[in-house]
Amino acid sequence: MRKNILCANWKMNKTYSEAQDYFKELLSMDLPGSQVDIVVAVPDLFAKMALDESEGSDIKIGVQNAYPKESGSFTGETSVSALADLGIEYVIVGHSERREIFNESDAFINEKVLAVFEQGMTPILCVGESLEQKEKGETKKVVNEQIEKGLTGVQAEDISQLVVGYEPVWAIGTGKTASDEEAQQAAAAIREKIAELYSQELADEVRIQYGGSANPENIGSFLAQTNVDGGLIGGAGLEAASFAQMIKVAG
Ligand code: 3PY
Repeated sequence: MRKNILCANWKMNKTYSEAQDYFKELLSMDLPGSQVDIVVAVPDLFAKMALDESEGSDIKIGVQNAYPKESGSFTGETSVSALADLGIEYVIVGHSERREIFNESDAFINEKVLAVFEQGMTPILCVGESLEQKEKGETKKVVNEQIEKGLTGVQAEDISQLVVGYEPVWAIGTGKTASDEEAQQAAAAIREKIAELYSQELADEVRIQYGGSANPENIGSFLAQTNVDGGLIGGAGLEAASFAQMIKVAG
């Protein structure tokens, strides 16, 4: 029985004081924290404050990216080790915005997955097809390839901790969503691939989120799919009230 995991991906939004207000509001709400893992993935600048604000609560803090080297001459980057030392538990890796805007390759994403695991944190590995790939019927092929390349060299003992975010690129920030059936089929293909690479037993422990214009109205039907175990939430995770509504549905 997999526990649902909801992660709000703030992307590059909010000022410091808006971020503080969000945590105060979210923490004032009665959240079913023991039945659903709750993560807020903030910009790095807010990470320490977010950890302090949420200390002792059921809210876990994540970030949206990290650099896979320990330290060194990588101007403008933040290392996985510094994030782990701070107390960050989750790192989103390979979001389609990073793949597209920052040209991140599967090989680089794989380096990040390995480094995040090595530091004892949990990667949320994002995969998903473009509209063109969907129209060509290539969804399964694309997500399978992203999973295989993204997980190269990952030890079996780490796999049960993995979280996969299935986010069809055409559904991100567009207001369009996959149908429940499309989400279920893609998540099933991802689980099958992980079973082929590791074992069915381990694949059954991996949590697979749906992401892409998920909101309080549609999250329930995604979560009702047997292979969908949570959500990676963009716009609807930016307001504490709507994220809390989604947490209640998932809990
Ligand atoms: C979205 O829902 O738009 C996302 O990209 C969440 O990561």
